[in-house]
Amino acid sequence: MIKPDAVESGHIGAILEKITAAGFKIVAMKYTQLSLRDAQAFYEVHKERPFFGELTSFMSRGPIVAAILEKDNAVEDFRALIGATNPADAAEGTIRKLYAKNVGENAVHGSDSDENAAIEGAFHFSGREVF
Ligand code: FUP
Repeated sequence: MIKPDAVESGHIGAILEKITAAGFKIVAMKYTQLSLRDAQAFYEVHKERPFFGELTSFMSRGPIVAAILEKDNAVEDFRALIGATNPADAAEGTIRKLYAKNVGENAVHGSDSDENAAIEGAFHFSGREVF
């Protein structure tokens, strides 16, 4: 996902350019907005964390871009491309270093495993929307 902060700041195009330039194929993509309930369901693993309320209200405050990306070693390579969760710790040139505001509003989300990528892809897309 390209998160609401990066959409609001006008960075959709630049972020997609970095993603495709890094060799990812976009197999599904949509411009959409999560409801608060959607965001609570998506981030359910974090529901006991102190930042859950802030995270879910942020993620539902405006539109996002959701996408499914395909590449060999996609999970690891995408996490390298986006950088550390906190942009203050993210490597130079990473998407979060370039575009994230802080640990909460950090521009992009990437799945942390192939298993979660399948779950998160199915959260956003039906089979007819994946190419
Ligand atoms: P990541 O996998 O890098 O997206 O990071 P996490 O799964 O650990 O966290 C998911 C989201 O929770 C982050 F993108 C932003 C939010 N978060 C905070 O707001 N504060 C924190 O201390 C950690 C995470």
